[in-house]
Amino acid sequence: MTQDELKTLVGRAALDYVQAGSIVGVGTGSTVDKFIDALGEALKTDPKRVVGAVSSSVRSTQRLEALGIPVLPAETVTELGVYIDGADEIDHGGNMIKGGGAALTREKIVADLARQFVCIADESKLVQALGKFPLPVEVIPMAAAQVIRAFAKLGGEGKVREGCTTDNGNVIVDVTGLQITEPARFESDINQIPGVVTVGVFARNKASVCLLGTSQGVKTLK
Ligand code: ABF
Repeated sequence: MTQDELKTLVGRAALDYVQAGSIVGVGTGSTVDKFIDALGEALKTDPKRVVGAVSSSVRSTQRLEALGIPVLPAETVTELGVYIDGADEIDHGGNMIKGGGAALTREKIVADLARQFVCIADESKLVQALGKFPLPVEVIPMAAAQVIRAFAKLGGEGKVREGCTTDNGNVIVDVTGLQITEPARFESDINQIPGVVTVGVFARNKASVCLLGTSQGVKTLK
């Protein structure tokens, strides 16, 4: 199966975790796009399959609204049953690297609202240890050079992502050369660097379930 077919498989499988008539938390990326497509198909036969969504990006908001799904501001919701999102890397403990789509800040915010975080990914995203994928970090523009210097002290090489401004008006610094052996501690440490808005390590609030698309079907990692 192609990667696109695997993404479709897990996008559809994620529907099983969405309670009928609920407000669903929606992440960002091409795999999440497949989930949104599946939601759209479900709504054709069951208009109340969901009553709304809280979105993590302009990209996902546009796709949801195009299907007629009301998108609610995060500040109007106190809790969600489930948050569905992709990842750039996920390890066997559910820790993730996210942010390849530059939506990591709002993804972390919406994920924080949800009781359950369901990660949907094709099998290429499953890794033994995080860090091969360049680590995205959302940074206040004035602090970019300082943050790059701070990562250099940790053995990382940071580069500002060309032509990218996040939905929040910030820049993304992508960092290579890191060994992330303790994801939760690393996430907390990087959060302390002045100018860092969000680091693309999702370990303090990691996926409770990962639906992995494989050529043998969907594997559920808990
Ligand atoms: C999103 O999922 C981003 O954080 C991450 O970069 C992306 C993975 O994208 P894709 O599903 O297109 O591989 O949550």
